[in-house]
Amino acid sequence: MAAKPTPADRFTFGLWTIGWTARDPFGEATREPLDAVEAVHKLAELGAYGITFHDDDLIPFGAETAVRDEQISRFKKALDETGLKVPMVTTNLFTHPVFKDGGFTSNDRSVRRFALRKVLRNIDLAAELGANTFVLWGGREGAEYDLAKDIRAALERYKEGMNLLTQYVTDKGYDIRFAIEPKPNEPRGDILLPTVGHALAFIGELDKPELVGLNPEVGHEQMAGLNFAHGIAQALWHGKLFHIDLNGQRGIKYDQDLVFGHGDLLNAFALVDLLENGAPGGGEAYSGPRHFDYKPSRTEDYDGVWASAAANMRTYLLLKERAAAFRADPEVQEALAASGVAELQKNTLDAGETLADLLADRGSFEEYDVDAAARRGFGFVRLNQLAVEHVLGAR
Ligand code: GLT
Ligand code: MN
Ligand code: MN
Repeated sequence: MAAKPTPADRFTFGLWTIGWTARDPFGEATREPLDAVEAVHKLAELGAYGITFHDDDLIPFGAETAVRDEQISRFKKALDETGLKVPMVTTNLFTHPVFKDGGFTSNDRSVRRFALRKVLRNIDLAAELGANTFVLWGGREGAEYDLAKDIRAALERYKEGMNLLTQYVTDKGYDIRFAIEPKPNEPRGDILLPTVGHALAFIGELDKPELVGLNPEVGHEQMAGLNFAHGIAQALWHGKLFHIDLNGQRGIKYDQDLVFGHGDLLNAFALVDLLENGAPGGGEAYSGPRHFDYKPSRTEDYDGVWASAAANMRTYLLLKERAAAFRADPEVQEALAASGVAELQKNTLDAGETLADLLADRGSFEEYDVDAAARRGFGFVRLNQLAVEHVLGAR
């Protein structure tokens, strides 16, 4: 049985997750609002490491300065009392009607200027609370109608916005990096930077790409039918996994934000194995917070909310335990070797071997026994079955 979560596990939750009152496009809220101070205490009791928030989760949009200051000071007091950290902060550029056509990429220039000011103010708060990651989910940056949005101009404005933000943290001397969160659609018909791959390519065009990485979310890649563990592996390969949103999703449909592991459990197993054991040569490949961005289902009362929060952490720890058992199993090691998994780490050419040497190597082509090589079975199914049996606790 997995250990109880402790802050050393670095589990964090968005205030908007456990605080979601479960209003959806078809129905009213099913839960009363949750006070941020209570959220901090409850998460600390459950063994979490930290809490994250949007400006508007903590402070109502447009609140007077006095209300804002009071709410920040109550929140800080709760953090001090519990030791809970705020490793990440984000800005809401999607709820207020002013953002109906986006923030950084609205067709309305005055909205773009307002959006920038809203983010800059929240970056100051992030720095004050010691956060070193600032997430940007551009849920409203997109379109429903192809001819209504000049996509190249929108990308230029997105880039302009990102360049201003990286300039700001540099000028201020803040130890903050930005993490872009891709999503293919919802609430917009089509969202800009829809996948990990699109966002990675965009980051390469920025003035200070070293300050910008990704915050991929399980469900957002899976909504597009993509393999999340593959996306994370590529983000790691580029050195761009700055943060992660863990949750569950069942196939190509609306964004479900289920508990981590309640969607594609086998891909979640591969993901935990990658994060925990996937560094080249073994060891942890990702050392940032394990952040849950889920929604406690609309059917749940507050007991159900806290049970679901605990479920995220417990499932992660169970998968971590299962991944360690999988790696330690001699039969798995033998199956991995038979499948050639480690062989892929070897360079295709020998050290010092040149292209001319390859061209002169008759064994690699002219005398290569293609038929014999084609007969090789890779044993991937056996390996996968061993993984399934470890996940099921059968080994
Ligand atoms: C919103 C979205 C999430 C993002 C949040 C960060 S906002 O709840 O559905 O996926 O991570 O802005
Ligand atoms: Mn989501
Ligand atoms: Mn998210």
